[in-house]
Amino acid sequence: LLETDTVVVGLGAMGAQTLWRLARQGVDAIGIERFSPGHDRGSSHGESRIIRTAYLEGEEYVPFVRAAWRAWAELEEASGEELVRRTGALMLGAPDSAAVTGSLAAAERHGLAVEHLTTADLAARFPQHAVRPGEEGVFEQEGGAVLPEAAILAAVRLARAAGARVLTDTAVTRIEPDADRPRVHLGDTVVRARRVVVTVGSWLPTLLPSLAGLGGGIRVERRVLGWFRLTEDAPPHARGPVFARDEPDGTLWYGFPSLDGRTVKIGVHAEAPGAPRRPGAQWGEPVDPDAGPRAPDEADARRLGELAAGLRGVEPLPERMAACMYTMTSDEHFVIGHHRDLPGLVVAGGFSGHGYKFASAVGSALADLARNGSTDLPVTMFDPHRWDRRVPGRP
Ligand code: PYC
Repeated sequence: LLETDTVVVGLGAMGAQTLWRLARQGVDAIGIERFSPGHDRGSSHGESRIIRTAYLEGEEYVPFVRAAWRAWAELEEASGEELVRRTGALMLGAPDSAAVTGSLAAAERHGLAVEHLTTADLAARFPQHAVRPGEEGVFEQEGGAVLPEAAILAAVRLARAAGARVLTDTAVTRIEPDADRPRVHLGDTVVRARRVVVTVGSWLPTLLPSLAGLGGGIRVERRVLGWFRLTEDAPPHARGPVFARDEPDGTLWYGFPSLDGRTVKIGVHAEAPGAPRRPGAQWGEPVDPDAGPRAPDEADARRLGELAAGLRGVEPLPERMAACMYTMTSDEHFVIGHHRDLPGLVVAGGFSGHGYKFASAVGSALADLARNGSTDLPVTMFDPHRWDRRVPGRP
């Protein structure tokens, strides 16, 4: 039997940041990771994640993104590492696309500095994008790429240095809620704590089955990323912004400037809603997290290649690919907080493919919730009980 103040189960994007925040506040904490921190078997690998501020998924996110920027800067300062590449962010799409209208609405509501660009502006300023007639863009300087594996490793290293204990290659078999002393089972070993923070990504429905049906169900899905080599005559991809592109058929894909000087990475966030499944369109494919997502194949390469044709100066097929998991909620907003069926636990999950950028602030919020039961960070919109209050037939 091990005893501690707080256990953090899962040291991926969110858990690593939580453990660091707890340890640096002097809390006796144990972090438990099923593999090794920075691994590629969950949702926190792939070398880069977009951070942007004029948040097209909802202007309500803007204060939380700002908190995340501040918290990333604190991690950079504490670690002495550059963990965010400040490249700017460019959202592209038709004038009525969510990418354009959502970003503009968030910017207007929060007074953010963005530039609304015409097709001609885009062609002149961002020649790496083969824009189609009528396509517009919203550019903001306050955007960039977070380096996910590096950020996890930095947080775990700092957490250890501040006194946290870290158990790696250790699978949690069961979590027993209890308002007083919840327990985490590691096979025959039990860890008892005052609080348990659960940040297990795609293992959330397996490890806490009472949450599997939350809001109509949490779905674990496969996504594929591809790295495309730059051609000799490529326009200056290395200096470009991170981007997301809303296609007329509803496909939303995204990518990064070349962070290694050789390749650009792209991925699909969402396939066209309701579109007939096309070969290679495996993105919503359900995944058992223990088995992991199917390895990328030729159909994936072809589908990514179709999208990469929207970029100038890249090879037609990826030189390498990786598969990862999204954990989707029914409204595609996160779950952060306490749940009445799980006393003694603080839960974060269902990041629905757009959570990594917030990991620094999620870590702060979870550390607050574990220590004090509340946080000043703006996480009430992620309340696990929000669906209980909704009127049927209304969003
Ligand atoms: O959050 O910006 C984002 C994003 C793009 C693709 C997946 N997530």
